Amino acid sequence: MKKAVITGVTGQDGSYLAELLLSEGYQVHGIVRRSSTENFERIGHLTDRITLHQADLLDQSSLTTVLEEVRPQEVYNLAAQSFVPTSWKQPVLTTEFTATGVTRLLEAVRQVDPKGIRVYQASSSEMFGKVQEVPQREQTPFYPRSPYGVAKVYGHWITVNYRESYGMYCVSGILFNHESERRGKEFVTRKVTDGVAKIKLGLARELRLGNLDSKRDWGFAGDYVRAMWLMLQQEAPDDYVIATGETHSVRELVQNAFDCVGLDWKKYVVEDPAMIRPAEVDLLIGDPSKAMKVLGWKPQVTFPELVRRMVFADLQRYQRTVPVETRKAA
Ligand code: NAP
Ligand code: G4F
Repeated sequence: MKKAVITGVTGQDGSYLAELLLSEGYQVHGIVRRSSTENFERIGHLTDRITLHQADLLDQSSLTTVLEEVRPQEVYNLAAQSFVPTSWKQPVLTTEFTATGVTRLLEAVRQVDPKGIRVYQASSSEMFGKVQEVPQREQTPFYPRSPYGVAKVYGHWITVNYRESYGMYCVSGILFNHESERRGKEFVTRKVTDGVAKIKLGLARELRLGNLDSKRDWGFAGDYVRAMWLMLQQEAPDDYVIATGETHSVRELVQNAFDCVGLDWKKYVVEDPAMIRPAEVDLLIGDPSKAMKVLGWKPQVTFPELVRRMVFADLQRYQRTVPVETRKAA
């Protein structure tokens, strides 16, 4: 039975990846950081089938200890401070988690079993930032626009460097935005679908957003974790862009989401200048042709399906949890 360790198992991607690996017959180990309350909302349904270990990307020896105990064949590094606006508020911490944390994990792998453990690093389309080419592919130069993007560029290159320096099987997946009903509510897709559900049920009157003009290549997280797994099953390690090849503006996202419940978005959305970022990534659109050709990977869920699925998941959640008397349908 293959063994895998996932850092960031409590996050959106960690939960989908744990499900996928279990379905592929793996013994799954997740790394969780210590907190005063448990944060297992996304993995509650899995806790009897996965083993959790306390460790932290800030603490080198905790990582080495987990790898020595588990002796996995695969390590997926999904842990990060992943919210772009927070990276301007906490730039040093973001660097520690998202950049230096990658070196700590790679060092732990190098010390424990450099030839036997394969490593996946969660790189990001944020590295393309002020894009130098459209669409973005593996060879497109990076131009990050936030402390988060800069930290991810470091994580990307240190992963390539350990591959080239030590002959380790380390890969970086350059993943474009991927979403789901498990997405954190601070990210724009979930903020919109949650907002639409609340407005529809009379629990909110408006939805305050920032830049409606920026464009993203949005896919479904469940499709993207399969690409992570496929990258570690190849004969040779390599880096891949994972994207749908389509781009949509935040405005289109908003319109699609309000259309799902038959409401006119213009009546509810307020553009709030306070939410404009110090430096914006205006346009992301990926070219996934290498992943399609080499990995045989293809996204299954389309943009309208993704938005619909998220809107209805949020509606159902409020319908389940908020008493009818409290709601005043829009
Ligand atoms: P997420 O939902 O924000 O999850 C992040 C995970 O990292 C959480 O489990 C979090 O634990 C953990 N974590 C944070 N700091 C840690 C530390 N110091 N030690 C141990 N664990 C720590 O992110 P996601 O959307 O699943 O994304 C997964 C990875 O892919 C991230 O690296 C992200 O930057 C990258 N990425 C995401 C996208 C996307 O569109 N989703 C695209 C490209 C790349 P807590 O639960 O304790 O906070
Ligand atoms: O949903 P977002 O916060 O995602 P962003 O910044 O693209 O980053 C996400 O995707 C990256 C991959 O490219 C990941 F690496 C990263 O970890 C994260 O998962 O914002 C998307 C766009 C931005 O242009 C933002 O300015 O939506 C715009 N936006 C407009 N109003 C908003 C809002 N974003 C948020 N979060 N909240 C708003 O109210």
